[in-house]
Amino acid sequence: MLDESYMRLALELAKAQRGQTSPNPMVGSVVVKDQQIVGLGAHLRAGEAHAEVHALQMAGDKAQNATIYVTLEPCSHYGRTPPCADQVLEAGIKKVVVAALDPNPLVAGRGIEKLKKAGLEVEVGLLARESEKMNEAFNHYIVHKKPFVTMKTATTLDGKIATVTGESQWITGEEARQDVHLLRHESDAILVGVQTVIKDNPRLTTRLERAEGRHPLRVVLDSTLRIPRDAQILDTSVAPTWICCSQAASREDISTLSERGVRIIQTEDSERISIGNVLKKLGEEHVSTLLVEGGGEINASFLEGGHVQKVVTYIAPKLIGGHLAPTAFRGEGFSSLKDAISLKDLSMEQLGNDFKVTGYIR
Ligand code: AOF
Ligand code: ZN
Repeated sequence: MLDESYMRLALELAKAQRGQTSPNPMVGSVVVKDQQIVGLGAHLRAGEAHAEVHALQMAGDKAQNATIYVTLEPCSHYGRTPPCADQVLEAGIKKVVVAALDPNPLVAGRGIEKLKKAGLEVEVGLLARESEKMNEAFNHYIVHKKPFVTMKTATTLDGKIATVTGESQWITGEEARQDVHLLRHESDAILVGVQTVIKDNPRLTTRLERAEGRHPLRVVLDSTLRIPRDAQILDTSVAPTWICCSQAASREDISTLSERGVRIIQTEDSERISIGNVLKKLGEEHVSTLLVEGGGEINASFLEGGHVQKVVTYIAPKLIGGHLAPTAFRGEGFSSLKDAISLKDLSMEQLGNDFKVTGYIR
């Protein structure tokens, strides 16, 4: 029982860093000697010390024969920092309690092995699910080298994302919209199609009421670079903007937009950009989490291609109808119910008058 409460504390320390460790995972650690906490630590940001290092430093000599609790397997590799497993050994720790294994192919069990070989008592699996859930994005990114994709939509009860005339501001209420800003704050990048830029002229920045938010990198899919030149998103003084185009874009458009401070990413596709190519490029640029806030066509490209991991849908208690009023998932659609995309691990919460439904693609 005590074990669990120390691990919970380590998880809390880790979670407090949500939104600032990318592309690294959130990790927390607690050092306990004779039932007293002698060290605490969390990984604050990529490139800086790992959680165990902070906790061991605080513990100092008291780490001798102590127990260390870590939410993620101590690393065994030289990355931006030296291996934590070595530092745990050097500090004279007697027992190591780990929540989850590190799926990073450079670690993947080797940290645990190293500690066991050196004769330490090692326990793995305490609150593993909590730790895995906390790092769901990292766990995907580090294995696939592509960002973990969350598709966010806001719909009416009849599944519409806008009225027949294209009006969409606002379908959901204030609480739900604040929650979206929290999603943005936690994402490395946010993606829309050029159609959304033309229709809504969004800024796609983070506007949190209670705290300072982090602006994600903004990515626009625009095969032929037809983005309106007065679009708000082209103002890169607030946050960077990348536009993905295909070989169908003209050299002239590429250079005029580049001159305005926008980064142009040209894929090898001849006409339409393939989502797989975009994700590969973003992964290479260390984008580990991507929030897709596209319209129905962008959503369809992502869903039909199997590129979405998580779906967040805000549902407003409104009915607007209309044959031509757009829905959240357009494209060709599936003609048979057996092909429908089904979600697992569902959860639901009420935000003001709206509901937020979260699920994962099977
Ligand atoms: C730990 N404790 O607190 C973290 C770990 O480039 P580096 O040196 O920061 O290494 C990054 C990798 O280390 C990351 O991909 C993940 O496998 C692991 N993160 N490990 O023991 C920590 N943040
Ligand atoms: Zn480490």
